[in-house]
Amino acid sequence: MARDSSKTDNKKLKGETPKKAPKLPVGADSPTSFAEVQGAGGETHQSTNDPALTLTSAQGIPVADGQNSLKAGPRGPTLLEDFQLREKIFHFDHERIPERVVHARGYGAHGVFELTDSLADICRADVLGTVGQQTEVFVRFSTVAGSKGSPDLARDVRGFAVKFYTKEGNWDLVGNNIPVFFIQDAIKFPDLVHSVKEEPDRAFPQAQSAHDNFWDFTSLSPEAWHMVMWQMSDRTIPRSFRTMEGFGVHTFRLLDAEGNSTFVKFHWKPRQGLQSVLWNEAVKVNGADPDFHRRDLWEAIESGDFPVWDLGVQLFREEDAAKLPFDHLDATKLIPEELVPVRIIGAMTLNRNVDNFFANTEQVAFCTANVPPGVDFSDDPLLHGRNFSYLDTQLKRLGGPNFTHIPVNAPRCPVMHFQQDGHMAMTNPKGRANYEPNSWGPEGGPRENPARGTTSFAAPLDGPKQRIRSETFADHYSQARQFYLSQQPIEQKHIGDALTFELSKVVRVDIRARAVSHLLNIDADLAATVANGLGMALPEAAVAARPTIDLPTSDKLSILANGPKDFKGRKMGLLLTDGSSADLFTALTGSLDAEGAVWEVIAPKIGGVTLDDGTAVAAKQKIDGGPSVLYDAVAVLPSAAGAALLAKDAAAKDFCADAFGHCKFIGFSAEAAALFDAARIPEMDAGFVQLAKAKDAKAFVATCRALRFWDRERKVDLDAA
Ligand code: HDE
Repeated sequence: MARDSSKTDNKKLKGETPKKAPKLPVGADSPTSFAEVQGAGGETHQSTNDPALTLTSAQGIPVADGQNSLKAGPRGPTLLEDFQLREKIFHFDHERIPERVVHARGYGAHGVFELTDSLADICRADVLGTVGQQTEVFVRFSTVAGSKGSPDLARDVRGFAVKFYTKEGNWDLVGNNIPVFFIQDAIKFPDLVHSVKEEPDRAFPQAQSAHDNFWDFTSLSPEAWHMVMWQMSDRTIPRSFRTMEGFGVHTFRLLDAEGNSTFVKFHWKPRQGLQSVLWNEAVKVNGADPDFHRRDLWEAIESGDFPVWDLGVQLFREEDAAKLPFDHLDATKLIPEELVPVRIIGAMTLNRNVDNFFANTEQVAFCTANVPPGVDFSDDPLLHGRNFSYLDTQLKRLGGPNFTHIPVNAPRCPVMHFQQDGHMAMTNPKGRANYEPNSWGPEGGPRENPARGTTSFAAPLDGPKQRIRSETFADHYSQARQFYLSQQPIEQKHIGDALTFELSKVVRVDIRARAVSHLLNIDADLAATVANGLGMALPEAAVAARPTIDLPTSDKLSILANGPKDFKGRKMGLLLTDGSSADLFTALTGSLDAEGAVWEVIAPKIGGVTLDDGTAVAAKQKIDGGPSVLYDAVAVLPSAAGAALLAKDAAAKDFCADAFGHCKFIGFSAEAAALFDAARIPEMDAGFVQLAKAKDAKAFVATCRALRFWDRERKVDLDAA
C-alpha cells in the first residue's frame, strides 16, 4: 500500500482537532488509558463517563476553575488551602522516573509472533511448539549510550528487546542489532558503560563513543575489538529500526520434556532488508529530525506498512559445540551461519503503535531471566550477570517489586502466587490464605506442578572456585578480521572512515596509537589507512593472547549483501516549485505508489505549489524543514522560474549538494540544471536520471531499488583520496 505521510498526518490532524465537542468521554479513543491507569477496580474512572465531561482532581473532585489558583484578592498571595493547585503541581513534580542506566532512548510497538516451524521435538516451550500459533509481543528498540532525549542517529549499538506474552509466562529476548558484545564477563559491564557515557567531570560528550574514555577502555580490552569492528561499521547508523537485524547474542538452551538440551542462538532477520545511512548524513539527520527512527517506525505502522522480522535459530548439540572453533559461551564470538545454518521458525509483525509512550515504552521492563519452561541458560558469564541486573534495575526504575502489575509487563496468562503488598500493589489477592501449602482453597492450591513447571538443565557441576577467564575465550582478533574481510569495499571504507573519525576526537595521542595497535592484529591495510588518516606513524601491534587466524569470509556479515530488493517502504523527497510539470509529478507519484514507497513534497512554501496544469499540491515540508538527508532518494523537478529562484536559496542548494554527496539517486527535470550549477554539483553521473517523459518515472523508481550510487563516493570523499 502506498504511503504518503502528508496524507496520513492530515487525516490525523483532522481527527485531533474536532470542530464540535466530542461525544465520547476524554480518553475514550485510547482504550488503555483511564481503565488501566486508574486501577483494576475501575470504579474511579466512572467520572470520565460523565456526559458533562467535567474536569476533576485525581481524587475525582469536580474542578470549577482550572486556570486560576486560589488567592486572597485578585492580586493577593496564593493560599496554601488551594488543594487543587497543590495536587496538580505535586503530581507534575513527580512525573519523571529514572531513565534506564543504558538504553535510555528507545521506542516501542506492539505486535504478534506467529510460529511457522515447530521445535516441539527439542523444546517443550508452548510458544515454540504449535505451527500457526500467534503470540502477542511488545518490542522496544533503543540506542545504548545516550540519554532519553538524545538523537536517534547517534553512532551506537541498537537494543532489540522483545517481550513474548506466552501462555506459560513472559519470555524476554533482550537482544541487540549486533550479534556479539564488547566484554566477556559481566563484572566489566559498569566500566564499559562508564567509559562510553559522557565523561563524569564535564558531562559530555552525549551519545557518542568518539572520546578519550571509550577508546582508552577498549584499547585496554582486547576482547572488545570484534564488537568494535561492528560498531565502526554502518550497523550502528541504521536507516531505520525496520532495516536492522536483531540477535539474542548469548547461547541459550532449549529443553525437551525429558530435560535433554540443545544449544540455541536467536536471530531476527528483517524482511525489509538491511539498510544504513552514511555518517555525514547521520550527523545532519540528527539536526534535521532527532526523532528520525521513532518517527519512521510510527509512520510505517500508522500507515499499515507493518514491518516484519523472521525469527531464526541456530541449533547445535553439546557434542557439536565442542567441535566449534570458538567457545559458544563467549559473547564476543558469533557462530558463522555457514557452520550452523539459521533455521527460520516464525515471523514477528509490528502492527500497533503505543497509545501512551510512558505507560508502554518507558515502563516496559525486560529481563533476560524471564524464560518459559523449555528455554534455559547456558553458562555464558555475561548472561548470568544480566539475569541479576535487569530485575535489580527495575526495582530502582519502577520504584518497587510490583512492576509486573503494570499492563505492559503483566503476563497474559493466569498468575497464581502468594507474593503480596508492596508499593503500588494493583492486583491484590482476595481471601484468607496467603501462603502455600494451605488447607483453605481446593487442594491447598495453587500448588507447584512438576509437569508444567520450569526446570533447569541438570548440568553436572564441579570445579574449584576461582576468578579466571577461560583459555577458550582468548582469541580476540580472528573474528574481527573475518568480519572486516567479509565487507564489501565500500563498507570497508566506511569502517576505516569511522575509526579515523572517532580516534580524531581522542585527544591523547597514546590512546590513538594503542587503538591502532589492535587494528594491526585485524588487518594491516586497515591499520595503515587509519594511521594515515590520523597522520601518525604505525605503532607496534598489540600483544595478542592468540595469533589471528584466517577464517572464511561470510556474506551474511555484510549489510550491502543483504539489502532490500525494492523501494517499498522507503521514502522519496520531491522538490517542486510553482509551475513544476504535472505530468512528471503524476507519473512519478504513480510509480512510487505502485512500488509501495512513501513520497513527500518539499516546496519553497509550506502552503504548497501550483503545477503547470493548475493543480494545487500540498507540501509536507518547507525546504529548510525537509533537507535531502531525510529521504532515500530525491527528485528535483522545479520549473525554469522555480529553479532560478531556488538557485539563490542556501537550503535548496544544500538539498541538492547533500543528495549528491550522500550518493543518492537523483531524478531531475531539465530545468533543474540551473539549480545543480548553483549547488556546484561537479558532474551529472550515472546516479542522475533525467525525467523527460512520464515513462521515465518508472525506470527511475526501479533504479532507486539499489541503495545508493556508490561509485560516486570515491569521488566526493577526500579521505578516500
Ligand atoms: Fe543490557 N541492560 N546489560 N545488554 N540491555 C539493560 O536493563 C546489562 C547486554 C540490552 O528496551 C538494563 O532495564 C548488563 C547485552 C537491551 O528496556 C540493565 C550486561 C545485550 C536493553 C542492563 C548487559 C544487552 C538493556 C538497563 C552485561 C544484548 C534495553 C535498563 C552483563 C544481548 C531493554 C534495563 C529495554 C538494558 C544490564 C549486556 C541488551 C542495567 C549487566 C550483551 C536491549 O539492567
